[in-house]
Amino acid sequence: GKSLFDASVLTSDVLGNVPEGLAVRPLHIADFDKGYLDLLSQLTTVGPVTRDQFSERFLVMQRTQPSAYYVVVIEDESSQRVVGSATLVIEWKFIHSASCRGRVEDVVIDANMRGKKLGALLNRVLVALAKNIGVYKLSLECKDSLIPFYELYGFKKDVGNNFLVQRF
Ligand code: 16G
Repeated sequence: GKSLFDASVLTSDVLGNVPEGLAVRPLHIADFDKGYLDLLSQLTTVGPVTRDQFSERFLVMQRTQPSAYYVVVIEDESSQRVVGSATLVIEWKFIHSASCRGRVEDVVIDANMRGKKLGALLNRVLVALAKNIGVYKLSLECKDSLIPFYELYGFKKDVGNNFLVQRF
């Protein structure tokens, strides 16, 4: 199949209430033609990623075992465009009894679809999925202005534990 991960992990419990006309599903290799990269470019720089580069990266993510990349997208069924996306990355560990850590990455909702609580929907889905997988912690990075939003889904600042970065 050309789904990034097994869609059966998106049980009705994980999905919750999905509004009429929208589909919440794993990223599909054909989403290159449904505006997936345009959507991501509303979050940060994507650059000129060709179809071949997209497919190659998709396949790398797809073959991780156990799965490490859960890119969950929202498709608007009328326009057949991808209008939302959020990624749960699983980092498999030796620590915590060979547990795993989850990271919420690349959360983006199309500008025309904002204010419909789709970001909330994706957050609930990823948190439920992460719990089912069994992560011992789940983290994300965000702008100051988005802290109150993410607090709604159980995240809080990890006081005394800083996020450091170097960029290349
Ligand atoms: C935000 C995103 C992160 C994304 C980064 C891209 C969330 C919760 N956080 O921090 O996942 O990768 O922006 O920005 O979606 P950058 O291009 O400056 O790294």
